[in-house]
Amino acid sequence: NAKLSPEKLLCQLRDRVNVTMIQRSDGPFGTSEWLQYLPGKSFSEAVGQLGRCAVVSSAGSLKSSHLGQEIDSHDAVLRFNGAPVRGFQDDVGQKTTIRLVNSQLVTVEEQQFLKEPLYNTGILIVWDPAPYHAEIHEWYRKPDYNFFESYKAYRRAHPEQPFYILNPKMQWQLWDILQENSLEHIQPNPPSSGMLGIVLMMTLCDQVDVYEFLPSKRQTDICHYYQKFHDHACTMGAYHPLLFEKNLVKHMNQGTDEDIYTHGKVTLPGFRKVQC
Ligand code: NCC
Repeated sequence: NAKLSPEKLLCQLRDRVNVTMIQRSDGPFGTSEWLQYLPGKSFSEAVGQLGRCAVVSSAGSLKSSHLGQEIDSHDAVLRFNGAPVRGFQDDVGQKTTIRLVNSQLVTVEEQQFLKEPLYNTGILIVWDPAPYHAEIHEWYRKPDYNFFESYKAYRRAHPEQPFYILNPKMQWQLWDILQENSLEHIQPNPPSSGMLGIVLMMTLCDQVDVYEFLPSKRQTDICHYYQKFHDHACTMGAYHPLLFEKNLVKHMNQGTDEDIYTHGKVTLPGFRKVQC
């Protein structure tokens, strides 16, 4: 149902979605107080250029997938929110290079976030749903979850760990492309952490293998591979336009349908490899 060819779509994503982290030069973050909290190194200095990358969704269908070794064979691995590796290595691997968390987790589950060792590995990035195409100032005054104090508390406890705030502009740049390539009206809510993470990795890596974002033959109503909770909406979406995200990713897949069916695996090119 997408309107653009896969090649044109990749170019649109590359050219219109600006993946950056909040820096000192971003208005309200220019204070001497924020100077103590934002990481000294820029995000690109901290990660560098990456080759083969894996994005691991948190879907229940990862259970019994035995994809761990394959996932760990990548140069970098992105995980989401509270998705654990301990006890699940065989299915999801153990490497965590980047962890993308939403502001709800950082705020509502602050105590776990500050305590759980799971968050201490790799580079952390937090994102927050911003008003549609809002300026940084407007978003700073009314974030969806006011995670700024928790962010500072985490930075005080773990000053050596790189921890960035995703510039909220990208979520709506990406949403616009999702809407333009869908025949239906999509809900005006930002893309899921999964979709944001996929595009983030496309900016950093030569190749991005995404696991169980498009469900395999193991598709299940079990929400997460690490919990017993059942909810169809986890895979199909409710708040996030997850179904539209998945259609878009399917459209750009450079791997085979067989790989989706057996491994829940989609292969996307990094933006550096895209010619427009
Ligand atoms: O569940 P969540 O997502 O942490 O999952 C991370 C990403 O994996 C993909 N996914 C997940 C489950 C599934 N069955 N199929 C999938 O494709 C999605 O791309 C998803 O984004 C989020 O996007 O941040 C989300 O976060 C949770 C929750 O806030 C965190 O896990 C922290 O506890 C949200 N759940 C609730 O608010 C109850 C979820 O809606 C979105």
